[in-house]
Order: sequence, then C-alpha cells, then structure tokens
Amino acid sequence: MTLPKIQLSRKKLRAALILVIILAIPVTLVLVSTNQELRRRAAPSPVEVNPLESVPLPGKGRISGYKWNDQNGNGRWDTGEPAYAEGTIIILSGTTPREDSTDTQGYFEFNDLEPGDYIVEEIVPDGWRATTATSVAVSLAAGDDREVNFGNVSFSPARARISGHQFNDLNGDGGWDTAAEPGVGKGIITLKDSGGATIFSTETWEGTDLGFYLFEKLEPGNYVVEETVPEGFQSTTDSSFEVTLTAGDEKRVNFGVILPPSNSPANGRANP
Ligand SMILES: [Ca+2]
Ligand SMILES: [Ca+2]
Repeated sequence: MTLPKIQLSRKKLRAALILVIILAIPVTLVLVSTNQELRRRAAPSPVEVNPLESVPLPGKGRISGYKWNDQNGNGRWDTGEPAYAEGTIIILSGTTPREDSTDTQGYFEFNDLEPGDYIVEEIVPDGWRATTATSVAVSLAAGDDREVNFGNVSFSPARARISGHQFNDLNGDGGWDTAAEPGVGKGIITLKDSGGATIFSTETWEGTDLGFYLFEKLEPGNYVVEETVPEGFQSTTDSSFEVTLTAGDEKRVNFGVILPPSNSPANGRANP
C-alpha cells in the first residue's frame, strides 16, 4: 500500500510556519515570566522593606525575605555572595512570637498574618556578626506583602581585615571628599608581608561601592598595602602604607589618584 503524497504549495508552507510561530509565543512568554520570578528570588534587593507582587490570602498579609552571607561586610547583597541557609528568623507580634528557619536559598516567610505591627528579628549565630539591622519593624495592612533581608558576615575575633577605596581625588587634596569624589574601579591593590613579599592582589570594585577593596581573614601582624596607579592617573596620597593589625582589627586605607594636568599637589601626602 502506498501512502498518499501530501504536496503543499509554498504559500501554504509559509502560512503553516506563521501559525507555528503564533502558537509558540504564549509558551515563550510563560517561560520568560518564570525565569523573571526565579531571578527575583535569587537576587533580592538588600535591606529594604519592599512590597512584592504576589498576594496573600484575602484580609491577610505576608512578611518574607532572605538572609545572606555578606562576605565583604558592606551591608549590601553583592553579586557572588551566597545565601545563608539555616539561619533563624523570628517574628514578634504581641505575646505570640513565631519562628522560621531560612531554607537553602536563605529564604524565610511568615504567611497569612493578621494586619498589624510586627517586629522581624534575626538570631545572629556564634562566629558571625550582623551587617544590617537585626530587628526591623513592619506595619502590615491587609493584602501587604513585605520583604526584609538580613546580612551576616563570618567573624573570628582572632582574624583582622584591611579595606578601603581607591578614589578619584578631583580636588587633589589627598583626602576623600566622598560626596563629590567617586571611587575608581578596576584598580589593583596589593597586600604584602612586612618583608615585601606579595600575599595577594585584588581589583577594586566596579558598580556598587565603586573603588572598594578588601583583604580579610588576616592574621595579626605587620603588612604593607600598595596601590597600582591606574594608567593616565597620578597619586595624591602615598601609594604604599604600612599597617599593623591586632586581633579583630579592621583598618581602612584609601588611595587618592587624579588625572593630570591638574592642580594636584605633589605626591606623597599622608593617608587621612
Ligand atoms: Ca556585601
Ligand atoms: Ca579630595
């Protein structure tokens, strides 16, 4: 038996192709929407109470959020910083506190809450310190959906840190006028031991907290922190500083640079 031959004209083929595309559009839209939802959960905004899109049960409200490992301790959830799993979050209302643990995404939630005033509180584990407020007041109206996030950083009192910025010292005075002088991203800062051997080099940040750098989990001792002056710039501070760290210290060292020609004074001023 031979099957009947199906012959389609070019016109019909084109029409069939258009039909397939039209049918595929709603599927694509659903996939995009799902991806956006996943991204929202994976990268929430830090430390603010924001109304979300989803709606709790009629007449009720919801408070949810994340706890994250604020590895650089700056109070913001930066790209690459992981969630904090199994943290404890408590919500207090009158005399009936409720408790939840963060899941593997660092997420917690309190659903179907009566409208009213709540305090959301995190328990900071041993060996960690909070980098955001540990207690946040939330006023919940019917239908409200609020987000509260908590940052924690691992902190051993026996370890120490050195952090700071490379900044564009626009007025060339060697000091960082933070309101008017932006940081300089992609600068290179190097940590050396007291003998001058390089321990580690890092790039200053781009985007949020422009120009920031950090060396953490350092043993107490003597170090040298040194900048590489970005191409085209010259220094308005010393380019190298000796730093002595004792247990638990956090020392800040800022480096000023400026684009010549300018009225910048001679190099070699002391770090403010
Ligand atoms: Ca951070
Ligand atoms: Ca300045």
